[in-house]
Amino acid sequence: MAATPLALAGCSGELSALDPAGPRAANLALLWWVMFWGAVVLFVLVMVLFALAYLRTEWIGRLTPGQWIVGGGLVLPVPVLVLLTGTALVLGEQLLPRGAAPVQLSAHASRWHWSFAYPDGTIMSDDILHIPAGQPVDITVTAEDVIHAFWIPRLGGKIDAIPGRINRIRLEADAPGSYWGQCAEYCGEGHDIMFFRVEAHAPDDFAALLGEASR
Ligand SMILES: [Cu+2]
Repeated sequence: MAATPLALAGCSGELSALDPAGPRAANLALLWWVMFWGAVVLFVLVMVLFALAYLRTEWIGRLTPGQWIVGGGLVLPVPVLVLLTGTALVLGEQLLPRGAAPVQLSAHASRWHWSFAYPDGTIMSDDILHIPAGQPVDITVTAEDVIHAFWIPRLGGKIDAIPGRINRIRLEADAPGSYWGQCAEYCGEGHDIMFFRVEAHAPDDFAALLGEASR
């Protein structure tokens, strides 16, 4: 465990969910940290109990089986579960797309690339998804052949791309920039190269791009 902070220092970067660049991704990163520290606290607690039992300290010998069951079976897990489950419910609920976002785009997965389209059906070229920065964007996700998954770790959660089904995900980038996405469901030998790029533009630039695309 001593090495964990070191290992986590390497968690920034293009495909890191712990380096959020949007409010939805920030929710997920916060949930990750709550789960992580919850697990750390539990681990330490269990290790302390283990050490006390091993050292056979006097007061631990005085505990009755009933006290162990109530302490370990109720008093310990109830607040932990309430905290962890509550956080997950609240943060997860905020990810749901309610109503329709002003910008609607679509993503179509096939072995082994992505194609993206503007609302009027114009295809965006070169495996690049253009979005406006600073506002929520809805992306409808479908697939051609097998199940893939659409995932841009720095912008938000992932969603399955399933043939014959339309799934919707809402994402948002805080600032203009480039973000990387990757298919997150094993889909065959080209799975590892099934990545794409998201270009977030200032709203004016995005509107200009939309205008160009529809001409
Ligand atoms: Cu895949």
